[in-house]
Amino acid sequence: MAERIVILTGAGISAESGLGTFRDGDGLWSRYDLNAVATPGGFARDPALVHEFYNARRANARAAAPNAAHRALARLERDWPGAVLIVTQNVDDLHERAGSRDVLHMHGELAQALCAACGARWPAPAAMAPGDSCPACAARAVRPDVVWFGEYPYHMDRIAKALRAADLFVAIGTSGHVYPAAGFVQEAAQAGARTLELNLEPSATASDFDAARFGPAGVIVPDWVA
Ligand code: BV8
Repeated sequence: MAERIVILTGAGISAESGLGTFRDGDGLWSRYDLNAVATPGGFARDPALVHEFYNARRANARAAAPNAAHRALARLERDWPGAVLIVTQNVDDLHERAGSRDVLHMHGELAQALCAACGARWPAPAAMAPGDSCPACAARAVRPDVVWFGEYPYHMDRIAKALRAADLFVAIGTSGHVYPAAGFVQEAAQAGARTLELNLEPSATASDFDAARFGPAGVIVPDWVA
């Protein structure tokens, strides 16, 4: 196994845990207008709708359990201490609940609330609403701690550094449509890493990868880790 592995995960790794993906047939973006629920403008226009969207996903995530793919990645990290970094686009906590420790949520976390006025973060309540006030500054400026379209993803400096140092870059369960995450494979390849795609089907960036295995993550990820 390589010494330094960066693993990018997307909604597909949580699909077998029962959490919806975004762009598959009945995905979230077929049922919700992305601009209404995953942009700052949408939140400004209708905060109640956005809180309803994330409250439902927070409840689903809390009721879901990690699947064999999450557990296999936790095993890989345990067997190769210090060698594995998971960069996830997912806002659920299934990697952590499977036992992974080094996880960067570049699009934020459902389990966190954020104050848009003072930047305070705290564990999100089960249901958030527009009238909620910040426990630190009392401003009624509470929002889900997720990165919306047009907002800058979290942990970008650490991710860029890890991509430059990686021997192996693996993308699991992502369609390769959302940037800057979809560009990570090229950054890693340019720095000399080997690249592998593990997905249900070829992603939009499939041609950027050296190798690929296709199938449900719950099957192909444990096979790859074994
Ligand atoms: C930004 C919120 C400035 C949280 C989300 C070029 C460069 C930079 C930016 C852009 C650019 N072009 C356009 C942009 C702007 C935009 C963008 O990418 N737009 C797209 C639509 C074209 N990007 C942004 O605005 C980002 N910010 O750019 O800031 C900047 C510029 C440069 C450098 C740094 C910063 C912010 C993007 C974050 C938006 N927030 N969500 C939430 O609600 O969850 S995005 C949303 O899509 C989720 O976070 C999700 O994780 C993400 C990616 O989707 P996927 O995870 O890939 O899920 P999807 O359904 O698409 O695919 C699932 C895959 O799994 C499929 O391939 C399927 O086959 C597979 N699958 C299904 N079942 C299984 C499976 N695989 C295995 N097993 C299974 N069982």
